[in-house]
Amino acid sequence: MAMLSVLFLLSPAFTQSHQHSGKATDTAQAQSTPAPEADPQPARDADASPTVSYHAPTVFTLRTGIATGRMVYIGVGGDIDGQINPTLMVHEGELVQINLINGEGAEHDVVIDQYAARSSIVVGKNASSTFSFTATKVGEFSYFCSIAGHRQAGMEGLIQVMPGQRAAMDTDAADIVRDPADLPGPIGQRPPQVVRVDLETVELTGRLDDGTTYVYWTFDRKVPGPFVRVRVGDTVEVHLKNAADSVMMHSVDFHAATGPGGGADFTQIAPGEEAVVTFQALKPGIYVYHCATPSVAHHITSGMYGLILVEPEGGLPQVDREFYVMQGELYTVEPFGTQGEMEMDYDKLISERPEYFLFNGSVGALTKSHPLYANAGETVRIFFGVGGPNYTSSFHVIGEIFDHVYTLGSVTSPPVAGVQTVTVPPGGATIVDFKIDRGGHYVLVDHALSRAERGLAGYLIVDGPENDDIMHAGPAKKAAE
Ligand SMILES: [Cu+2]
Repeated sequence: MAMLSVLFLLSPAFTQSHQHSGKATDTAQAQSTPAPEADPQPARDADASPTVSYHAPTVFTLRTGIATGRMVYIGVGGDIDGQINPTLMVHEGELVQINLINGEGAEHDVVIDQYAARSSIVVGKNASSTFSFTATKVGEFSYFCSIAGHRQAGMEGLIQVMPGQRAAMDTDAADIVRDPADLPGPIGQRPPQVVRVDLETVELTGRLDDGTTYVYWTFDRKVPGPFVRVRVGDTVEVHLKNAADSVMMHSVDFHAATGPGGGADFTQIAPGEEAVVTFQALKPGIYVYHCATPSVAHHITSGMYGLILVEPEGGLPQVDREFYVMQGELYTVEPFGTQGEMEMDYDKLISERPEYFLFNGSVGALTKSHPLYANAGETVRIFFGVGGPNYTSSFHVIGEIFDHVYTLGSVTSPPVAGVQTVTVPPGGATIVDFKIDRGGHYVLVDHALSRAERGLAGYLIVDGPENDDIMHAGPAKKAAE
């Protein structure tokens, strides 16, 4: 497992906040006098070169404002343009520059505790400030306004520092990875109702690995498809639309449904068509859904699977964080690791000889681009399913023990306590809960570990004290006499 451990040799956190460039200093000095009315937007493009190196800063601009009655930060320019309290995504080792513009006149600042980094206070509309720091510490951290009451009033967002350097992105290939934190929150207590679920089947060229692409077939452009969350007794009205530019017919089979094909008999649709099927969520549990258009294995391997949770009355026990991870295999003509556009190999598919094993659709999906983040002391839940189409997973988190496992995806049987590895078959799912006692890095694997060499690994990055009582290098400490 040298491959996995090498990535975790992090340098000591560099926590000094400092002014970076002449431009940054000028802007910071402008904080005492309002910036000119004309164009408060910094010359972002001049600073940020397209290829990110250690020295070219990754620049974000935040403007303070009011949205839906709350005080917020609003992203300016780039990927975060117009977003409320945008999540700032950076890579380990990058120099990060944050520009703050006062959008409405009250006093504000931006603080990131974990880096001891902060802007000066911007006073007066259009005043601005700039600060920078090096993102040496991997994890998910809050940025917020330290003026009394402002954080509580809504001025808070997240910065995600991902391990490893930023890879050269393929310009034409889409990111098809479903962020494991992308799932709806608990339903809890409410009466049964009609829940409308909209799904679109989309075929698109996606990024499989650095320099490698694959034509994925998806629900809603991501692998896995959206996490659907209902409660027992709900009526689920599924609107399935097949994108006009698709080549194939598609459909959907919900394992949470009772009836012909799990709905697939009513949803076989050609490109540009739409179908509706309605089913009762009769039994609580965590269930797979997938495309069921022949050859079904071909549609599933290409990415057409997802999970639906049917909550029991009152919901599941509360946890601090929930995640959504699914495993699948790809059968390509080209061997694992080849650059370029991969082609599906039907012979390998039907003889079950995959080249790739993947969490959430691509190599490095949960290590490089979308790791799981948590804090020490938190309880974590992973909804884990296998799309397959063929391989059973021996799901394990290196360095952790599952406190509770909802075996075979049953939420009406008591969970099993104290489990190292859980077997999840294709077309099956489970729920695992565990409390993270110690900060550090944990690794999601299928413990059939040869598959880690074909793309199957994910990181759970836990911020917090590395509690020596639980584990430390060297011999046991002597008990006090
Ligand atoms: Cu399909």
